[in-house]
Amino acid sequence: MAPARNALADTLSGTGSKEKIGASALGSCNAFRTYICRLFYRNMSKKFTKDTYLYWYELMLLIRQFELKAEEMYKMAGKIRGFFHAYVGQEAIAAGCMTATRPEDPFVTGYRDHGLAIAKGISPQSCMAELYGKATGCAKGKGGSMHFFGKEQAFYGGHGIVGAQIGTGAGLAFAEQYKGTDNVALCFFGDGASRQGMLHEVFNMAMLWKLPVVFICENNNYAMGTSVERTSNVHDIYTLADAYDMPGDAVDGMVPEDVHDAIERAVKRAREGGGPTLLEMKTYRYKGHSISDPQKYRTKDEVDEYKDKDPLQMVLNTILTEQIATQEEINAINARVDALVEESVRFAEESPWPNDDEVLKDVYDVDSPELFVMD
Ligand SMILES: Cc1ncc(C[n+]2csc(CCOP(=O)(O)OP(=O)(O)O)c2C)c(N)n1
Ligand SMILES: [Mg+2]
Repeated sequence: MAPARNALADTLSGTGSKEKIGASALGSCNAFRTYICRLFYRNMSKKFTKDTYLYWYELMLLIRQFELKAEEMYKMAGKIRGFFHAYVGQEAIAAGCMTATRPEDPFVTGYRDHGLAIAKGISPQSCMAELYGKATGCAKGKGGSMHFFGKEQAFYGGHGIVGAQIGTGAGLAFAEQYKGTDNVALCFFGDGASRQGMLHEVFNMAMLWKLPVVFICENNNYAMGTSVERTSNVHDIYTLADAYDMPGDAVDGMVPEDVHDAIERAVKRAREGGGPTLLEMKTYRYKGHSISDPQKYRTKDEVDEYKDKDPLQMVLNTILTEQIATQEEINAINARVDALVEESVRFAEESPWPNDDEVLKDVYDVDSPELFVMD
């Protein structure tokens, strides 16, 4: 079998052929998963292989570098406007979720969506173009930072209404159950979103109907500037599942190994008809809530404390100290990611703006339904 790493790199750089990478843009994960699973069974004590670690490192580095570059193009070059919520610090969640799922499993999240979109295989080029508002963006330049979307990659957004995606996640799971597949929906939301009434109605029905969904609360400790402690007496968000007899657990979201294991268990249960799970991933965002956040609600010491367990650095340390790969191999990955991020900026710069008539496409006007045009 071809090494998964090369297939992934081809996919991310847009050079892989469709046959080679499969139906989804991250179809290489299929081969990748089979490869990993084979090794799991052969040697349980060495569960995570070199391929797994290098995949995690490259994906997390790509997400990190993409966002840092995009932030630079926003602040320094004035090329990007509007909302912008960085995922920096939370990348281990995307990494662990990818190796424990398959490409067909649909994902849905809130507005902090850049990392999961890239993880699902939406190209960095079309993500950067979306931030620029260009026609080649993954939402045709009409969604921006909060509304990345890729149906082909089973990435169903990118949503700005806090908590609304919890209902959409259950809906995606219902669709899979209805169609008779064994795909599982992964539904991501923040600690702030977990306080929305929507969560309770959805948890109730999802348990009743045993929907194949994993609810993932990315608890980064803040909803804008409001800490978890200030929003409820219930600080362990995973315990909200208890009221619905739903399995729930807390996971160290800074550790991809832990994320992978927890997601693997929850996905297995869901695929076998056991219904939903709530996983609270304890994580941290190194950047502000959005690009224009003075961050008066936390201290620099607190941020530094979490930077000491930066998931990207931790994975790199594991790779080097356990001699999983050489510094030369790491250098090659770094160079590939740098080139891809530069290429995404070039692509966005050179892409055209959307045509004026795009304004009336992909929207529904109840007073003029004849205007509804879906491309
Ligand atoms: C229904 C609704 N209420 C309020 C807002 C304003 N708002 C935008 S982000 C946010 C905080 C959400 O925090 P959290 O769910 O923890 O996600 P995080 O930003 O930490 O990823 C709020 C209140 C909104 N977009 N939608
Ligand atoms: Mg939060």
